[in-house]
Amino acid sequence: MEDVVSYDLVGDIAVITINNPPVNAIGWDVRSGLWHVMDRFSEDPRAAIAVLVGANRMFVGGADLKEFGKPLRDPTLPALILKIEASAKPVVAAMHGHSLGGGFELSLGCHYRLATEGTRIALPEVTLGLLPGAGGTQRVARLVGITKALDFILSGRPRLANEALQLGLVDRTDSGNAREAGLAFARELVDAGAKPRRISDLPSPAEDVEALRSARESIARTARGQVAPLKIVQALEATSRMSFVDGLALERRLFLELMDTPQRAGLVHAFFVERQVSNLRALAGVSLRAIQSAAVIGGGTMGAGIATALLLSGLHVILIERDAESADSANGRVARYLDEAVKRGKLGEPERQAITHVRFKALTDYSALSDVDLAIEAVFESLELKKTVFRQLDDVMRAGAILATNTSYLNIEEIAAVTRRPADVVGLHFFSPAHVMKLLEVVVTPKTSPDVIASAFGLAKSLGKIAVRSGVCDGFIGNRILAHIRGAADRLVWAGASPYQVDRAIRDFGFPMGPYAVADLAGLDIGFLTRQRKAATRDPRDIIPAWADDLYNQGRLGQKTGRGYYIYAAGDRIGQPDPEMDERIARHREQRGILTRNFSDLEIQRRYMAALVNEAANVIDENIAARPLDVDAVFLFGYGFPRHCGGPMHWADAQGLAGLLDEIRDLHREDPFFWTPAPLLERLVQQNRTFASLNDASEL
Ligand code: 3H9
Repeated sequence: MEDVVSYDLVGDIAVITINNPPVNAIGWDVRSGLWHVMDRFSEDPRAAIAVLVGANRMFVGGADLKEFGKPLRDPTLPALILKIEASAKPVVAAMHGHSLGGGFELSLGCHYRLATEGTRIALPEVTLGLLPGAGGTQRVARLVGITKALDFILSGRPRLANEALQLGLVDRTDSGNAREAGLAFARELVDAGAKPRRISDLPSPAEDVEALRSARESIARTARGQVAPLKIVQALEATSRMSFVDGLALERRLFLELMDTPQRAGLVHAFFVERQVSNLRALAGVSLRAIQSAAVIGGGTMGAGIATALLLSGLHVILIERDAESADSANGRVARYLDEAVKRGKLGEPERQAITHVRFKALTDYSALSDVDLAIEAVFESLELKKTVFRQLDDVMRAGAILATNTSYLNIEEIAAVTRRPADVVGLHFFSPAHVMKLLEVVVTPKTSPDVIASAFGLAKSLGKIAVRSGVCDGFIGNRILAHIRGAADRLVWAGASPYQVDRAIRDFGFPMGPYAVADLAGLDIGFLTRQRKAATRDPRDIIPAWADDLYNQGRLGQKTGRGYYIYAAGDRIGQPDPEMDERIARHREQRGILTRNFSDLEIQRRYMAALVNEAANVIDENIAARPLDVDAVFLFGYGFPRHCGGPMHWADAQGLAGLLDEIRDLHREDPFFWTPAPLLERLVQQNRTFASLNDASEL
């Protein structure tokens, strides 16, 4: 306890320091430590005032998320904050770095608040499926009024110290060090004879019916199905209708209700997945190869997006195209993406100029690459073409440079084999648009050297992307599973569902788009070419979506041609259903003599998810994904999986694996070819284990 909370005297000022690395999270030991130290402060005749600070990088990153879901232990945070607020001598919070969630709530119990410049202040509980549960709703509304409180708490967005000052969340900002600034503030307060000043004594805020109504409306539009935002509105509404004490009790009740929801469990899981996914034990201590310059081969949508991502991270980039005209177009594409980045405030105009004049070139000659540290190939998906590119890279690039391919499904081992340095070859599978999407699959062959893998993860971090390790197979983790769930969707359509119903059900589950709208977005030529590629090796029992071949043959390639599964008005990215689609599909069903039936939306969702979980279990069993959390990360950050469900493997655990396996076994009886229960799923059910148990056991 002494370790995590310390008490020092500087003259008549007590300095209370929270020292609980890495983020000074308020777990039980910090709460107990603060409780005892507050007793010591109140009994210490030498101390006239206390300054509360955080050691190291920040004030406090919030309540300890690792305690969530475990039994509550006294003292609770609300009780501790009430104790601080009740102190007969003033307490000053001096914040720096981050002051988040329970950390900022702690400061709201203090009588004066100071933040050093650059401090990020937020109540981000909503992003974890919670509401601020230690007085945050009641105190913020009293401090800044209902409208501002709604915006601050519903968005969870951090405010920099200066903005927090303008909002009235802190009393002053300071450009110096938090402890020193806190001491100076405390000195002033003592000299001025300042007394404790309690937010709980402030009058209730005026009721703002209109702001509450509009918040509820906006939640219905943008946070459909999420439970925390509405409870936040309810807790804020109470501030003008109830006493502080009753409001606090209501807030606590709502907080504990939310703590028990699957959404809270899913969102906290997603938080940890985001951090653990790049944490590979096998790479601990492996040194990285320096990457300061990069080449991108191919300047189509993907290549230009990758070049933009690399440029935005500060690298020097050479883009290679096959001729001057293509190099020109690629240059134009990158310029457009950079303009967008300037518009979005992601890039300053001087930096933009530096990129154009110094850091970026679009060329046609591979010999320019003799000094670059990394090359990423992003040419058309043809094995032969990629092999040709890799032979040329192998000829010109320096020893120790990294050779990467952005292929989405081709065998990287075969590509690496044409070089004299397969250990330097890795897959870097970006998702389109590459300068926007968070996910990066780092595809490793058995020969890829550990420092190349570690460097790929390092690169991802500097690009602001979430890297997931994947082994080699057709489609890697994401696209392999996607192809399988698309197969499940097609089987539903063969059996009687319409593509529009499937899309609606999948959207209602929480994905941003259904599989057929996604197909339209990607281009129906992609699916067609994949079917062609696989035709020779396709099992005769497999069935393909024959109607999709019709669409392709009629030149309906999706959004880019204005028609695909949906019909798109000019410039519109949301399509309208085609009234002739049912008939088109019905013809194929008749030809095959298929009897149709109706499916409920829930049935569609269950099948889709059963297919996802079953194939993901195979992907894990084959060590394509090392851990279930890697699959969760791929779907959360690359495929729009609803974050509040935590990722597909977390979702499966929450549903219960035994029930899911039963469903898959039933489907197996109907269609033994497509629905084979994954051996890993069977083993887990037999051993009464969860996917989560494999995350911890993994050797990676
Ligand atoms: C809350 O406060 C509820 C209250 O209203 C009511 C209570 C009654 N707990 O992100 P990083 C770990 S809800 C435990 O890489 P950064 C993290 O997993 C909470 N652990 O660092 C990682 O571990 P590892 C509201 C935590 O510098 C390590 O710390 N608070 C917590 O990039 C470093 O994390 C939030 O939602 C935690 N609260 O960013 C804020 N936070 O090294 C959540 C982090 O083993 N935290 N860890 O992988 C953050 O947003 C960022 O971590 C922060 C630092 C901005 C603080």
